[in-house]
Amino acid sequence: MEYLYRLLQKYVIALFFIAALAAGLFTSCEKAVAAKENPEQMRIYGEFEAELTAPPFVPRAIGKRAPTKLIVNMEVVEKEMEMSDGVSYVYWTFDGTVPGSFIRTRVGDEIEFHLKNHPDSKLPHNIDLHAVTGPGGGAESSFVAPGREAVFTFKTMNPGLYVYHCATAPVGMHIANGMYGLILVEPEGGLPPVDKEYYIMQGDFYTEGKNGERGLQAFDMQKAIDEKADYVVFNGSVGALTGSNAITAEVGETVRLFVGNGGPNLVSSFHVIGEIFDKVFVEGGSMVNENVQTTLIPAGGAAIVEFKVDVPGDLVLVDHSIFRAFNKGALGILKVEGKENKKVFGGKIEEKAYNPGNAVLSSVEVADEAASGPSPSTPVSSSLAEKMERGKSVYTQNCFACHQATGQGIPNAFPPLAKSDYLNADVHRAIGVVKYGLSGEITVNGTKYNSMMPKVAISDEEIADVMTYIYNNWGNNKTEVTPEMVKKVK
Ligand code: HEC
Ligand SMILES: [Cu+2]
Repeated sequence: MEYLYRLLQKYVIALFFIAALAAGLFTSCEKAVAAKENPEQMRIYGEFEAELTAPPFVPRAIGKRAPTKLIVNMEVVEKEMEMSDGVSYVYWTFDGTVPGSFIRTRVGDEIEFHLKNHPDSKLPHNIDLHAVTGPGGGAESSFVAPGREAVFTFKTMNPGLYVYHCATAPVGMHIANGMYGLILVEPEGGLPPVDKEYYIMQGDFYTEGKNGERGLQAFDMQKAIDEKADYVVFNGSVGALTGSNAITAEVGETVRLFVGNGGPNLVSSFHVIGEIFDKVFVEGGSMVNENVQTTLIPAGGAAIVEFKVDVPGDLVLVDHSIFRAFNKGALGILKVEGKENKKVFGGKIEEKAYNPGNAVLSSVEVADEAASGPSPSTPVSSSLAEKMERGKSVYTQNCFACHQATGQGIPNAFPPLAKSDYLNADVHRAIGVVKYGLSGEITVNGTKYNSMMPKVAISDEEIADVMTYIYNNWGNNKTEVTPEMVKKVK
């Protein structure tokens, strides 16, 4: 009897145990499901210091890592840096760069944010992260005087690409001076892997002197209020993404750009000349649009764009409000190297004169070197007047668009041919420029040009004619250029 009783007791205990186990299992299962939906419920595992990077680079991808406690250490630094050639500006920065360091997190992370303000700063600052769910995006909690450190915490609740910025009064001025950056909150499981990732942020600047005026330039509050930007740039300055600062990729790679807009005023019509975005995470959120030419990035907003690069060449990143790109600085280069793919892009296969009047047409195959021989329509020698006549028409068809009708050129873009010291100093060098094209820095009449003149596809006779025309016009030294001289220039 007692034995039976004991057995029953054991049985009941075991039953209880199993029930408890099942219940526990059930609730933890439920919790995991709930956590997927609700980052607030996500457990965090361990802690470490966030890797932060200066633009145009981004930290390592999150991949499959679990939510963690992430320590972010950021320092506000006020410092003078170059805005453009010969132009400097006192920027206010997060971590000494514009935009500030890139922060990479995942949904469910608990962020412990340490905002330090360098002792040499003149002003207090703070940070409003658009990724924060809470008052001011953390602005009040992070307000910090020079030589102090403020610490606050928050949980990343929504995946996406978010802007952060200073929100200390006058807010517009702090942003206008460069106080913004991006924080990425990756979704569960991370973003799909790609070959190259870069960090780009547009901003507009307001200086007392106008665009290009040299020296240290002060912030101009009235221009900022009137929204009359002197500079509109990517990554804080003119040329931050061109020349040796260009970003790079190889043919066949997939490129992901994290693009933000700090403003303070202007929205960006972000476009890459020579590419189509395969994917755009619209406004940095979860909606993906495909096959997009230009995406609008609001001030205080962001977008993720992705595309595969199929052919080599320089892709040009611009704000397609195009005067901003070519006159105010909103221009960057993505240099793509690798094998040509003529199926995707055939390139120029021919160029010929187009003359709807009764003039004789001459055809020049670009790839055909034999084209430099005398063309049957032009006599080898002729009077100066005839040369001038023909030279003028060659000029109008081939040079006019850049060097302009009276050879005056265009400031900052195309050098003058009128009274050009470069031209008049050395005829053989000048012939070489027209025959082979020119790139790199040259000085014409005291002004530097660092651009590219394409090789113009015209015959040696036509080069002789157009050079004679230029030399005998617009205050130049009246050299007569012969086809023989052109032939000799190698
Ligand atoms: C697409 C624009 C473009 C076209 C078309 C063009 N050029 Fe140029 N040219 C330039 C640029 C840009 C430079 C300066 C290159 C540099 O900075 O390295 C230049 C430089 C020159 C120079 C030397 C600098 C100077 O000002 O004396 C000469 C000479 C010249 N070009 C002649 C011509 C002639 C002749 C033609 C027509 C047959 C022509 N160019 C067509 C853009 C152009
Ligand atoms: Cu500030």
